[in-house]
Amino acid sequence: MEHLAKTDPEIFEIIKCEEKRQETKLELIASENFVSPAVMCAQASVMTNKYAEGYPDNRYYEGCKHVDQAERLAIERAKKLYGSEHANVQPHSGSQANMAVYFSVLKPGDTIMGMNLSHGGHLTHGSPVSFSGRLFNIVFYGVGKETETIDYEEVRRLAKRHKPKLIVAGASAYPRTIDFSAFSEIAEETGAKLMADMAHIAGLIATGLHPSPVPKSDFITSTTHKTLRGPRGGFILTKAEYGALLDKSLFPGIQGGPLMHTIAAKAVAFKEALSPGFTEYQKQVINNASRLAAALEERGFRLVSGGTDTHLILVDLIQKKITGKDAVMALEKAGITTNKNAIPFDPLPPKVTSGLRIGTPAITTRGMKEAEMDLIADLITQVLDSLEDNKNIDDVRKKVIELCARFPLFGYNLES
Ligand code: DSN
Repeated sequence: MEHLAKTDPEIFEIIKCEEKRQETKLELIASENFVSPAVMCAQASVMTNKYAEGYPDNRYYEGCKHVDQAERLAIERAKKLYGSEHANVQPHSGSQANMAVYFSVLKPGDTIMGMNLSHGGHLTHGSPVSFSGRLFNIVFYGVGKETETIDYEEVRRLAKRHKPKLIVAGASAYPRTIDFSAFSEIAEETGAKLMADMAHIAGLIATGLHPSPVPKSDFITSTTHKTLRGPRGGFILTKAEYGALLDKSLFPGIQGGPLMHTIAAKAVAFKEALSPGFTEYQKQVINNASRLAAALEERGFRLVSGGTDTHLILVDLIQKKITGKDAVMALEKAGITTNKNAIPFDPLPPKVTSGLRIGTPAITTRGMKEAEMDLIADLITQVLDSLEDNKNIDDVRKKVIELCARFPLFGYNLES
């Protein structure tokens, strides 16, 4: 960083400010995490200089001996971590991982069944504003109004009626265990292929704390940077029989040169995920989410589906008579970073929403445990009970700084 400080002080200063933001605020965005110094080191390495279109031992450029070694290690570690027959570690993102699967087995106009974004799904599972909704015919399933959990009988009925070529199982704002076996049975009964998008829960699945979709899905897509705690990127697992088709769909189908520095960092993250300490970390992520959920309920908040089985909590703010938008803005001022989120059957539009999504992966990486979850529930309540009281928000901000100082990330001087 010293070199950057001299050559580009503007960017250096911006990076330092971001470092301080991460150090001094409570990161409760469910899809974020803090990577290890080893992951950062690989990501910031000379691997970024290399063009390597193609796959190990089959590249369009010379000089790929070492990037081949890194990519092979990433592939082998991903396969071992999830017990998969084939892995592709090149997707730049989760969206591109999903696109590669769609393009490998579907033609434009084919029918996909995915979870409604407003019930916890993802843009790339068929939203009309995403390529997925523009290129394919989409049938949405969602959660039941009473249970607020996936209605598998409804999924079955819809699949029988619409005969999708592909069913997508996975979500970005769903706090409960996903029954991948039920999805697999429905796909088999209706002749659909099954794609599981495990991006949010990849770390839980890697450690056996959430049932794995791997044995029963045709394709499994993921990001590497959420609960899995790797660099920002994606990967895909599949059965050996689809390997060549999938690889071709990603490159040259939709991507060019792979990001070899990120692939090296993915290899490091997969190794970390194979270590026993990672299981302890994931257990604490779940314990923290469960404790935070209970503490919020005790303080009068209604949680969608009544709680959580995972790293994620979806708070319904309707009874509190506040919007998701107002809630996140006040929390952010107090140093608590979250995102507004639609709740199932939300009466408000997506830019306002009635929900607040919270997750524990990042604060757990900092070392926080159950006692801190009670304190965080107090801080959230203090802000949301008096949204417009700036003195109150300043008071919470001070408490957040004190809490963060007890769990240092980068050893930043919090007073400066
Ligand atoms: N943006 C991610 C999330 O926050 O869940 C999904 O891609």
